[in-house]
Amino acid sequence: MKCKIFSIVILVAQIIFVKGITESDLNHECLRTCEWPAKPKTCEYTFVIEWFYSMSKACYGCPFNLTECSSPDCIPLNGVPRPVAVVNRLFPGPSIQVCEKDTIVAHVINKMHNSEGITIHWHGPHQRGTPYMDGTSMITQCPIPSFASFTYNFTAAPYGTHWWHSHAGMQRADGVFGALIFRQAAEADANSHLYDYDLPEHVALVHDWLDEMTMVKFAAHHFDNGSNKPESILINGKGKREQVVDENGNIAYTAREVFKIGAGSRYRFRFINNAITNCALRVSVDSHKLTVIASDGASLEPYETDIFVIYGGERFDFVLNADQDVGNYWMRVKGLADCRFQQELAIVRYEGAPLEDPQESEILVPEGVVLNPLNEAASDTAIPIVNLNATDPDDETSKEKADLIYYIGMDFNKVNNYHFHDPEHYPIEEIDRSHHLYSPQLNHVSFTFNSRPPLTQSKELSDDDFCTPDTIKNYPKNCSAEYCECTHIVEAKLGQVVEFVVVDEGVTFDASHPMHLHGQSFRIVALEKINTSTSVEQVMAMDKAGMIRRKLHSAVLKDTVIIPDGGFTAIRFLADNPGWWFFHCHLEFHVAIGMSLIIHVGGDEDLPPIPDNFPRCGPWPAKYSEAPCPGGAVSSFNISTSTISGILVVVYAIVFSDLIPN
Ligand SMILES: [Cu+2]
Repeated sequence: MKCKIFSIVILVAQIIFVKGITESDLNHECLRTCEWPAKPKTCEYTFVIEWFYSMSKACYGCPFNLTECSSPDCIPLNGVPRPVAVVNRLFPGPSIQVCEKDTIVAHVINKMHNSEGITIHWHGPHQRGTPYMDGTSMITQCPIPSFASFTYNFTAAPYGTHWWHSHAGMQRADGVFGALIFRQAAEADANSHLYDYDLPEHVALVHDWLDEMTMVKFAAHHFDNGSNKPESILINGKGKREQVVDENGNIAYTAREVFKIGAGSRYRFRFINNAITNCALRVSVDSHKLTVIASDGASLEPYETDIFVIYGGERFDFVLNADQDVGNYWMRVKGLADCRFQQELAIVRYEGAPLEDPQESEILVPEGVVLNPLNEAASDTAIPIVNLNATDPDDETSKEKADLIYYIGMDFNKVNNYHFHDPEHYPIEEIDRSHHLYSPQLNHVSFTFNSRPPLTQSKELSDDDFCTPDTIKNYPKNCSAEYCECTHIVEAKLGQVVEFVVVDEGVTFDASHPMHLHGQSFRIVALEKINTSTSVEQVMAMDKAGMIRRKLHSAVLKDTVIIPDGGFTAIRFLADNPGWWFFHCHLEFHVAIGMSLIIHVGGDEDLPPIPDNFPRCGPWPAKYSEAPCPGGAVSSFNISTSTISGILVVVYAIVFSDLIPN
């Protein structure tokens, strides 16, 4: 019987071909075949985060000399030079690949030259017992100040394909992200019989990419009429786009990603979409079917498809059966929606195939069955994700009626959002349409952060610092007509089954939003495209009339899901993980201006204790002497790099004091 996971022999043999993972990640002691029963390890990582540059001087003769594209610190991307935010000067950042139930210890050191604060969110882990390790800036922790550090420490659970990324500022969209894989032992994996290899280099981070820093595009789009569309797509930070010309007129391109497989074997691939803009991606491999076996970590009953669509924040695992002739085949990652004019390709290369591009046309658009389609009603060839089945057993969420149902309407609303339209000088009604900024909102409210993270500093906040569905209803102004913003929370009691029916009214644009929930996975109990547009009232009326059929058995478990434009998605979760959990659209520009809310599960008394001296922040009082944490947000919980430097200077001064002239 073939090795179900990966063999060290294969691993070593493939190191020289590896593109999507570095040698140091491959050599990490926690990247191993997972045992049954589990023998958890503690897995330590250090992330140094800084601004850097693609196609920098570290790249020497790249791409004319492709070997030099692999030089230390060289980030070729698709040949376009631009500033990038990076972890350890890698793009994507370090690939964390461990076994489920391991302990992750990640030391994050902020070396951002422009003094931005940062956090790292672990997208997928539920953080049971450690909600303060979720890494959501100004909800579960203060941003890590510049030149300071913070250590994350949490359990690798639940199993599956996850990722990590910055959850402060826009650093995720500029490069601060990477894979986070929690493998299972073959005995624990419901689908392990379907594949022979689960190789560390078969993890793919795919996403749209901008030719300039994300904040440049954000500012141009929100304060003027600049484009919000991406220029390209990257696969594991690679692409073939920019024609690079040297002083002699020679032309060269950067290299595409290559995935190596061997004829006759079945390979598990793990895909993660780090979308920045409204960029859904259509993934296929020429001449091969894809057997989808997991999404957002959780295993699924296998589903064979030709194509799947992956939205921002989602993950899909599939098995590729190398049952075709030895050769090279295109893996096509084709953009939809706002990246519909972009695509990027990778090469799936059979062992023994020539080192050349596939023969097929690069611009061919494959047809066939599409899983998780964009804004399409279900059909024989358009299979919504709700149609698939989970392999995890049913739980409390499968009861007939949820304890708490909250209908959430979303759309781009034409309100005078005073951040972008001064009501006196350039109101939305008075300037030309090309300059209108429509606000992406939930229930006609834009989310705004408090000055302190509620998870760790709730005692310094009052009810007036938040709004709830009830308080919004009682606002003196009409939020459908006027701009409203607040720290929007939905309260759930511990143990309640909560259902969100999220309705994309879809009046303004045909844009769809991938919604992500922190702290737990949810079951998708309904998902339907009704028309080109709809309303919360229509969906509520349908529900009242019994026209929404909920899938209550084997419902898919995910943490990110698309809401069809002019349709709805109903999700359910058991609120048994106390904390303050962000629920938000995963598109960078939408979460940045408030398409989000917090689900607050349980009360302070239900929370696990916050570690002593956990970093705090907040507004400085008028008298500095009353500040809870003089000097800013760092407390003794952090050992900042500047503190270490300070200690070193003192030690140096003591040791070498005789040498220092008086
Ligand atoms: Cu959105």
